[in-house]
Amino acid sequence: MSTTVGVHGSVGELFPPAVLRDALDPSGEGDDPAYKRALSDVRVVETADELAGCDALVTFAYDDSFLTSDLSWIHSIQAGVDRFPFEELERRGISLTNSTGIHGDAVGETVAGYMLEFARRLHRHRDREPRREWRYPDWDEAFTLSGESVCVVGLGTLGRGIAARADALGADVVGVRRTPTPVEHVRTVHTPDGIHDAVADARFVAVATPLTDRTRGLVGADELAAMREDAYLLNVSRGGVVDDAALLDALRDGGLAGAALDVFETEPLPEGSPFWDMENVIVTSHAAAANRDYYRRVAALVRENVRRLAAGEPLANRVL
Ligand code: NDP
Ligand code: 7N6
Repeated sequence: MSTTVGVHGSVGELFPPAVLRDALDPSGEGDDPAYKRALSDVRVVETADELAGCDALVTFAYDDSFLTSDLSWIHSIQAGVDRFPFEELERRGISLTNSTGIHGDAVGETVAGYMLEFARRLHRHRDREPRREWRYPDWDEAFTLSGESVCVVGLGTLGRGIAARADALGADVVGVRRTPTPVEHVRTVHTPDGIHDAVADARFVAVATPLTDRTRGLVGADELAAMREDAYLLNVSRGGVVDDAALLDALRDGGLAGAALDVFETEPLPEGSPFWDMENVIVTSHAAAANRDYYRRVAALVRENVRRLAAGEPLANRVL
């Protein structure tokens, strides 16, 4: 079997579609002959009509037109697949794969950056630059990560990338996942029913789970109340895993020291959101994973699955 792959125009949110198309093109000298045989064609798809003839689609966004096409396989260039209608896809026999596995270093570095920014007060210095204000931090304001505690909720690709960097920076790391087996760089692994104990001692709580029926609201008013008042919440998972209203209350009432937020219940974050104006909140634009090699990593996943499809092997990163 050989596959015609469409690259959906929506990948343009992260990189030019033609760059991914070229990275999937098998005409290069060094390309694996098995991959060359497995791929019939690769083309950029901008409209629903252009889906005709594609067996597979690599996409950022979901669109209902995918359901009425000839697609048998959709690859999400995100790890998160909460925007896809699972039941509809299953009913139509369309396989779904995701891009978990490619974000550990980028998101791990972003979260290390958030922690360093808060500990070393870098955000406050940057805030003062427009006013040309030369100021030493209050004597007890700045701290070091060495010896601090970090709790990572969700210990997959993102969580492990965060845990490894927190450990390297000298922090004591605990974590939460459903399967309580040991994870490298994590001293104690808790299950979700022990989340209050897991967050209680942490100076930083980093949230890195998928958004599912079980994780929606996983970090709400009770979990925020269980955290230290000098703790920082770092959310790189999905809006909806953290209850934004409860988080705002905790930040306003002094229940938390601050937050770094990459993801929100409504994106883009509305102009009127109070998060924008809070001195102790760092907002990043769902960009924790952004990096110039993103398309290469997606291409490697898609190439492998095109090969597997032709070889009759199970797809890697299969969700449905
Ligand atoms: P993985 O599948 O590799 O890891 C998910 C982890 O979450 C696993 O350790 C899983 O562990 C754990 N988990 C699942 N359910 C629960 C639960 N109820 N309580 C605690 N832990 C749970 O995914 P990734 O690390 O690649 O990505 C995770 C999510 O992060 C994505 O789904 C996406 O939404 C988001 N993401 C955001 C990015 C950004 O740019 N901000 C970039 C990439 C991903 P176990 O199976 O043992 O429970
Ligand atoms: C791209 C973000 C994911 O789920 O949301 C992320 O993989 C991707 C910069």
